[in-house]
Amino acid sequence: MALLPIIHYPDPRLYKIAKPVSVVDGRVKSIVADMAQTMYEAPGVGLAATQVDIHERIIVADCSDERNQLLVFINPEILWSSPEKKAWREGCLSVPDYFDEVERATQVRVKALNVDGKEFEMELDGLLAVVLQHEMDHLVGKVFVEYLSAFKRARISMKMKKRAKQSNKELVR
Ligand code: GNR
Ligand code: NI
Repeated sequence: MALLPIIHYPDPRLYKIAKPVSVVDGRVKSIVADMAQTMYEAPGVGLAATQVDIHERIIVADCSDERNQLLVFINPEILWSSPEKKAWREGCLSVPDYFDEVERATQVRVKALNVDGKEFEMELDGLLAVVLQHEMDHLVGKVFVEYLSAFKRARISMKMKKRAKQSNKELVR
């Protein structure tokens, strides 16, 4: 297992479109294990492969309090989204220290492959529904700040540039 570096907004690699996984083999299982470790260590409740510069349709998530209910979604497809929506305060490991409200469907039904390559369907609600929609956006190159105003996005980009500069300084020191 390995911790993977997480790409920060507005890195252009976050805009890449992930390709479907053709076979869930040892290579994919090892990516899943590394992504899970990276998510738990961050800590985050979800992680899309795009965020660790792997452009394949792989998501890990765990919204449990005990952090012991790992969910793996390979080649996820949303089969149904509830017409009811709700605004949640979202954060993103690719946009550290920034939180803002985004409207999402309150419930979704998803189809995906698990880590054994077996197809499953699941109905999600609450935070897990929000996280899955947030992660599926990452796989098509979309970061949650894209839902905010251009004004807010410009401020976030500025903040992130300052932050990158600061951590660069700390690296050379
Ligand atoms: O850790 C995360 N928390 C979170 C909170 C509200 C809505 C979405 C998320 S996902 C985020 C981890 C992440 O960046 N996944 O892409
Ligand atoms: Ni994110």
